[in-house]
Amino acid sequence: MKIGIVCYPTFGGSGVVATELGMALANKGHEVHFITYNQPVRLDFISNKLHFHEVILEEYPLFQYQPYELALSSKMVEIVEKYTLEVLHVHYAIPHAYAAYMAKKMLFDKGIKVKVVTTLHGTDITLVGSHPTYKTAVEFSINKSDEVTAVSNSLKNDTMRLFNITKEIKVVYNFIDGSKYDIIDKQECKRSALAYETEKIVTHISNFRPVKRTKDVVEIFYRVQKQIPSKLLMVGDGPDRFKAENLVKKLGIEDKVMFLGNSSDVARILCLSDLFLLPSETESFGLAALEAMAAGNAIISTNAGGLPEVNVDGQTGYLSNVGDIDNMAKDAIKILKDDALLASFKSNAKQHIKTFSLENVVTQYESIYKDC
Ligand code: GMT
Repeated sequence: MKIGIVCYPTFGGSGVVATELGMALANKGHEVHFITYNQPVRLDFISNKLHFHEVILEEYPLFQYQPYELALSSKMVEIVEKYTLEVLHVHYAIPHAYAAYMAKKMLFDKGIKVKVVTTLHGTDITLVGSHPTYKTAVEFSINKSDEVTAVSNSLKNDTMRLFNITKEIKVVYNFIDGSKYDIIDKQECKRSALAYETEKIVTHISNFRPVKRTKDVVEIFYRVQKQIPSKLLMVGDGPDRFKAENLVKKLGIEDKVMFLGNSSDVARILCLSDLFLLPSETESFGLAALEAMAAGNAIISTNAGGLPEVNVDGQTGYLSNVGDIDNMAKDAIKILKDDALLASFKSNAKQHIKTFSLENVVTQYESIYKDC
């Protein structure tokens, strides 16, 4: 099939999922066209089956804010028409589902039909989309999609609760290409570069937005390092990074915490790690936790949103209520001080990711494209 994929090209989970899906579809022989304002950060090659089309904005003094949706919908029309695309798969409802609806109507006027599949990712529903500023348009554009998917049952339920949805919402989990985490042999995975043999390595990866509660990550680690010789890797960047760095200084643990910034190769970092911390306020799925599991990490997370569908309490790690720093620290210490328990959680994690295999999920999306 000929498929257009619209997403945010950034380090956020929705862009990562969209990019990995597009590359997997191209590997299966589909023709895939990415339509966004920058080349997606994880798009690691362009082939005759993978294309990238940049949405360019035209500056004009009258515009205080650039009308991205207009530029995006016009680009969608151009690319659908030029390459006779059959499906537009948009990731993250805002503003992609809205722009796709406009593109579909413009194409219809030209006598061209295209199907729109909208995948809901989380903050487009729970944080931003349900805000009165956007709710009417988000609800409209979801209901006007030909197919709607959500990345967890939790997110599907949140969507039905927060909006008047007239469409069936199908749950298609996020996925992981486990092979990308197997190829890193121990030569490339140099723990000694970051920690002493006796030390454990704890990791957090996110976009450092308030919803991630990155100060809780630091507070949890502060308690852990008092009992367990350990290092903390903080991967990613965003508005709360400065607060997290200040808290590290205030707690006097600068020598044990490394802020590594954004990385497009998290597999190489996660292979070093023993335990992954994700104390989010809300999390529709928690792709970062799945990636950590693929690299053999035990997971300490909150029980927010879809996290219980990913992190199995007592099997792949432990879950706590949002903000319960002491309980998360207690559970982290329990795992890190018991090598046998840590090894069993690592092994369970590598098994559990098979539930979210690339093959299964890509097949589900292919069926949705064909059925709509
Ligand atoms: O995690 C983020 O804040 C980025 C956000 C996004 O919009 O890309 O991630 C959302 O989508 C990911 C991929 O489906 C999910 O794994 C994340 O749980 C979800 N984030 C939230 O719900 C807060």
